[in-house]
Amino acid sequence: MGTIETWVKKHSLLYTGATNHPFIHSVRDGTIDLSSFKRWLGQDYIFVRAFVPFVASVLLKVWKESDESSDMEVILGGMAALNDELAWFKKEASKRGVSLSDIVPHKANIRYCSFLESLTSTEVEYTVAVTAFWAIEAVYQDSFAHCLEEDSKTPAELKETCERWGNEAFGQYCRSLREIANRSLEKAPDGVVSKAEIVFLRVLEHEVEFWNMSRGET
Ligand code: HMH
Repeated sequence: MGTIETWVKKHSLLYTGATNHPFIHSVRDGTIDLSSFKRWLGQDYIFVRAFVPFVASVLLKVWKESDESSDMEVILGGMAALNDELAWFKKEASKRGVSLSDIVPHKANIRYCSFLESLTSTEVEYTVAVTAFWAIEAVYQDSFAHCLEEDSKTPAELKETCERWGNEAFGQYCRSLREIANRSLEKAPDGVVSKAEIVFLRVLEHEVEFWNMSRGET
């Protein structure tokens, strides 16, 4: 078992809080209201726009700090997928009558985006940044995969959204990121491993806040 799996177990309460949030339950059982979904959609578009430069910073770190050449390909693939993702947000928003240019970022979103920006610093080690990258993607993969389970009652019009992150290929990509993070953590000094664990926990907290915000609770 890798370091990441150990942390997921150790912090299972928080991890489950982020991946089995009431927002996701409401998608899964079909009780979600359209206004929550639209709020999530607009805010997540803003988040993904901030996520792109974060991933670019991980790409720079992989080039400078990683000794594993295949790492770059996985991260570059993730970056390319974000291009598609932004196009998807635009299509989905126009379909639902959400005007993306008018979205005002919510406080929880601003805090999460600032946190992402802080991780782009050259002072932040590759190991720490790639752990955060894995965690951000894994929360969405685990969350939306729940909405595709056999006994789920996810409304037909939300299936496509759930499949974006819940699909098997995205699951495989998250496992690749986890392997990369695990390998990097294994070689890292204790101080860096501790920093990575803290950053992992911060990601989970921000994800919970993001779901809360999407429910209109904050
Ligand atoms: C808030 N976390 C949030 N938005 C996303 N799109 C992802 C993770 C995964 O890319």
